[in-house]
Order: sequence, then C-alpha cells, then structure tokens
Amino acid sequence: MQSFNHFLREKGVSNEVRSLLYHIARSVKYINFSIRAGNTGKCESQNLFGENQLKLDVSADKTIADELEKSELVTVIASEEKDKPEKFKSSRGNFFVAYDPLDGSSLVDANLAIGSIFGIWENADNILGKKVGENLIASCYAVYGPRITLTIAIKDKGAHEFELNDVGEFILSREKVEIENQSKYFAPGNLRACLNNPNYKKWVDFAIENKKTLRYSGGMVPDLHHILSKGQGIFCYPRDKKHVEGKLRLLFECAPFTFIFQEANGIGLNQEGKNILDTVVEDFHQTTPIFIGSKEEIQTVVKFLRKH
Ligand code: P6P
Repeated sequence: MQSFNHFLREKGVSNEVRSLLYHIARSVKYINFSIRAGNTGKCESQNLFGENQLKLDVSADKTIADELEKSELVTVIASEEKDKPEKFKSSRGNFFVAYDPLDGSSLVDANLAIGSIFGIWENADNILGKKVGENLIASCYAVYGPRITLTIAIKDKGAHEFELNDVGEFILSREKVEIENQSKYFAPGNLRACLNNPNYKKWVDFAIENKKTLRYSGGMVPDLHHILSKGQGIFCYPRDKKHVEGKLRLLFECAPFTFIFQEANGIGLNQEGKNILDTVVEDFHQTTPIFIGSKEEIQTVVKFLRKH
C-alpha cells in the first residue's frame, strides 16, 4: 500500500508540488470532518452567483485558504466562494491555486456525495488574458462519499486515485486511471437546454436509442468521478437561455477536470468543439459549456450539437 507522498516522489513529482498537494490533502481531511459533524446549516450570505452559502461552504473555503497559506508556496488563490482572488503576503513559491471548496454543497441535505476541486498553476503572474491550460501543472478533486478519495493528475504523469484510510492517510487505491473511447453511460446535464436546442434533444434521444445507462446525480464531482471510476462516460452541461455561457466555472471546475481527464486519455470540449484548456481567461468567474469524458463519444455529442 503506497502512501500519497511516497508514490508521488517515485513518480518524480517535485518537492514543492508534493508539499502543496500534502496541504490540499490535509484540508480535504478537515472538510470531511466538518461534513460528518453535520454542520450543514445555511449562512445568511450568498456567493457571487447568488447561490445561498452553507456554513460548510464558508468553513471549507477558509480551511483550504488556511492550508494553502501554511504551505508558503502559493502567491495567489482564487475561490468559487470569493468574489476576488487573494494574494498571500509571504510565500517562497509562485503557485496560483483556484478551487471550488465544496461543489454541489446543496446536495448535502439529501445526503448525496459532494466534492472539492483544485487547479494548480506554476506561475501566479497574471492568469487573465492567457489560455487557462497555460502553466496548469496539476489538478485534483476530493469526493466526500461512502469513501473519501482524492484523485490527482500531474502533467504528463497520469491521474491516480488515493483513498483516506482509518488512520487518516491517503493510500494509493487506483494507479493510472484510464478512460476508454466508447461508453455505455451518459450524464446529460441541463436537460432544460433541449427546449431551445433541438440538437441536444436529438443527441439525448440517440443515447437512449443506443441503450446508454443514465448516471447523473446533480453533483459534478461524483458525476465525473463515476466516469473515471468506470473508465467510461459522457458528462454534458450545454448552454441554454438561462446560462448563455454555460453554468459551470472555467477556473474552478472545468479546467481542473479537463486537465485530469486528459491525463486519463479522456477529453474536455466546449460547445464549439474546442479544448476547454485553450479557453482564454477573461474573468476569474467566467463559465463555459462543457462536454467531458470518453473521447469518441464526446466528439459525437459535439458534432450532434453543431451539425444537425
Ligand atoms: P443543475 C452543482 O450546483 C453544480 O455546480 C455542479 O456540481 C453540477 O454538475 C451542476 O451544478 C448541476 O446543475 O442545473 O443540474 O442543478
């Protein structure tokens, strides 16, 4: 059973990135404790998107920010729960970390799995105006479900899953996660888009006619983790009248997951069929439609949306 740090060292991951991931893993452990402690009440506050914040959202956000500051490797952080990025005073590194502290937190009261998402850029100098994939060197996400897992992808070193054991260590549970080109599962998010986009409806009908199995919980993290766990799947969240540029956030959700999926031979495209990681960052909170999963299947979906 390989420990998190031992495995990453063997993979040749730098001391700095390993140390930063260690602090992220520690924040995941603390967040898991607060979820299990049942602190799921609502705050009075709302985030930038007008979404009610749970006490858990705010505490998870603070837990992560504190751990990133303690690492002394991060210069700038951006959180889905904060209106603006924050600069740390003292840091001996120059990493930029964007994170969604508790994605899908509204599902907590239904006792469904939720997660945290992290992207790590090696150069914190202005990310605005650059392609989101430029300097993105690692991404990871935690699933707070029946098991607590942390899946980590490092540039050109693959994606690997670690599971929290009963003594609080993350131990390697799946090395080199791979996604096949075909899939029997599909996760058609934002079905409302079928009302003003007949091509999306055509693709959903095509998936049903091809007997694909629906797997959609409403939580991006468990829904995408399902694809990586089964090694196949299609997750879509197209634009619609309410979400003209999609709902899911480029920096906090779509870029980190596209990075992870690419390291697992999957693909993440926008509604024009372009790689999500080629999207130019214009605003820290910008959103994008996303189609992510098994390569051939995702290319089929995007063709449906563009051609029919
Ligand atoms: P809808 C959760 O609020 C979230 O941000 C993602 O985790 C999830 O994939 C999406 O929104 C679900 O959106 O429109 O189905 O509620």
